[in-house]
Amino acid sequence: MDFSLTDEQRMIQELARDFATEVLAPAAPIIDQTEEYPLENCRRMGELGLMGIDVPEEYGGTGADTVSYVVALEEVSKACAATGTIMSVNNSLVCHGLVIRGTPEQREEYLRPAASFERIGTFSLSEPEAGSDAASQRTRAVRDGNHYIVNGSKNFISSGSVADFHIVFCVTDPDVTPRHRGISCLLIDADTPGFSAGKPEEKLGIRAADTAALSFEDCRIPVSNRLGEEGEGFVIAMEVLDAGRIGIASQALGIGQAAFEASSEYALERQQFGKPLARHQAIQFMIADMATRLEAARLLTFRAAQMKQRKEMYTSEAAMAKLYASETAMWVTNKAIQIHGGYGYVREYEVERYLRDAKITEIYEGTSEVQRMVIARHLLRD
Ligand code: COS
Repeated sequence: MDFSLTDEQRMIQELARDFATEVLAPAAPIIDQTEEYPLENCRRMGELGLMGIDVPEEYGGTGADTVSYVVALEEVSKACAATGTIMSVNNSLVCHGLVIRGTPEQREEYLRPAASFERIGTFSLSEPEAGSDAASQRTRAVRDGNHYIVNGSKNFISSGSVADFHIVFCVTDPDVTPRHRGISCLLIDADTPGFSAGKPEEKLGIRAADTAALSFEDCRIPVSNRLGEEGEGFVIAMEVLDAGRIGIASQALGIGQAAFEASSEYALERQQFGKPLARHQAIQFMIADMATRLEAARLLTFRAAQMKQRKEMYTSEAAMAKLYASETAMWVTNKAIQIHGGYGYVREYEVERYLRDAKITEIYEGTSEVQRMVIARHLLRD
């Protein structure tokens, strides 16, 4: 496998790195405290083509490949993980589903403005009672002529309170077996009567990335707003999450890389026992292990991205990348605090934020336990 970057991939990486260093990095510690959604920066990222990187140009995207997306998202997340969440959700969970399943009209109305971040979308799957067990959906859509009447609620929805539209998974047939075949996917505008979004959650990390609960009360949704066929919703959610997991792996990589670079710099500067920390073998071993694990995570992520680009099945590879990269991000950020000692535990240094931001990558878009289920089922299938 060739993991060297093409000229185009390197160009997109540099574009993302420049914007991340100049604009996102200075804002990151501030919005971590204020919890302010970085709308203006995300709109600028939309103008730069970073919000629909592997969306074909004919649908308003940048038309680059998935490896370009991965390297750009790592750069953004290295500077600001909260912005990385918004970028990942937009590229993978919102745009990808519309690319693979949208009708020409849906692509015009939803995908084109989402790819430039003029309209913000969400991926609304999780419910109070449907987390890892995504098939146990309760939000109900009942057919009424050319409409569905939607009732129910969603929670932990990224960009939930700021979005213009929502990709919502609902039960259209509660009696079918297996139950996942009764789930369908609807595009619901935020200005639909009966729709409301809750207050943003107060979170441990990625604090500026809006996360909210959604409520649907007798929302009338045209049948033409259904993504895919009736009963295909669960499979669409799984296909979209495969792409999403590559995004979260890249985000985890960015957070880990930031912690690694901060630790290397600190180890070279900080003197103890008459020499820099970097000359102590205990610290050298930590730095070596951090770099090795990050590189392994990067290669897994690149492999999954290349397979997606080649249109091969990549479910298990995306799960491996997300599992390994997120656990690496937690491990690396924890070691980064250890290397910084007391300074790592206070807000003056950014490593404490990296650890708080890293934790979510082991949870959303499928917990580490779900990734292990996906990988094991793939390996042990008949
Ligand atoms: N791509 C396409 N189809 C897929 C698929 C994938 N990656 N994964 C599963 N499917 C299909 C299966 O082929 C099966 O289809 P049919 O039986 O109709 O032919 C169907 O989906 C059901 O699959 P399965 O039996 O594996 O579903 P489970 O209910 O056991 O759920 C897990 C499997 C746990 C993997 C799934 O519920 C999951 O990913 N949960 C985590 C959800 C998540 O990530 N939530 C975060 C939301 S965004 S923050």
